[in-house]
Amino acid sequence: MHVSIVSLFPEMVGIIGEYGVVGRAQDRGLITLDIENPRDHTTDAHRSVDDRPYGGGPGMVMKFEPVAQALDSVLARMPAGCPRVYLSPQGEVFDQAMAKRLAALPGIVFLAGRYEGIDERLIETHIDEEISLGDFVLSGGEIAAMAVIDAVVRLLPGVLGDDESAVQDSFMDGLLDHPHYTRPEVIEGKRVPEVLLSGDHAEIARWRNKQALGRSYLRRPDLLGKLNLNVEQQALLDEFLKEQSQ
Ligand code: 9D3
Repeated sequence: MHVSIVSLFPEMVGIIGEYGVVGRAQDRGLITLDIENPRDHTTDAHRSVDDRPYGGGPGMVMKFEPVAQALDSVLARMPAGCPRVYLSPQGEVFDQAMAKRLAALPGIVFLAGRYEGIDERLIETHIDEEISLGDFVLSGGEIAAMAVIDAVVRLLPGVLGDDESAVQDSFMDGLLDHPHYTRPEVIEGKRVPEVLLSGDHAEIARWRNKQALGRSYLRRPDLLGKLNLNVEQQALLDEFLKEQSQ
């Protein structure tokens, strides 16, 4: 997959290719990271990428020309069928279903904004979709682009090892994860749940499913509301809630 990022902070977004899953994907040639700075597409002596907003008010707006040219030059290096995605608070809220859709594309161009945002005409002429991370204020689109890239790249075939992929499956069923424990068996008087030491793999799987359902019910009822629990899951949740009230 060809992943391009247009940003005024190329060193910041380049970090994504230096660590972890995305770094490994790049090293193994599963993705190409291509970063373009709009400042390299300015023609004036001051290399201006921003200007004052028409209508007045605080803050600055990213200028059309340098961003348009940066987007055009990265797109020219990409295969056909790569959407240009603008990270913005006005976008559709990102989720795992969007990550899956994006992971099926040959490539994606991400535009990270700074200041108050970009000239609206750029969205009309050079942007195919707008994505937000949710209802909180970031200082720019770079961290949002990096989050989306991380979520998408982990879904590409061959990026995760077999162990990591198994973990992914359990989150993919739309529930929160169950609790995790590692050595030692007792910490500050708190014991690891007995079932996890039993070696009974069926019973362990049942306990983990029950915890996942219970925590999702308590912490994220919105997630549970989207699922249609089967009879077995409903029984596990009932059992969790009964244990909870004891
Ligand atoms: C404080 C500035 N705000 C005035 C009402 C508007 C504003 C402009 C630019 C708020 C945030 C930003 C920069 N944000 C992003 O580029 C961004 C973002 C976000 O802030 N929240 C969630 N998802 C995203 S994706 C890109």
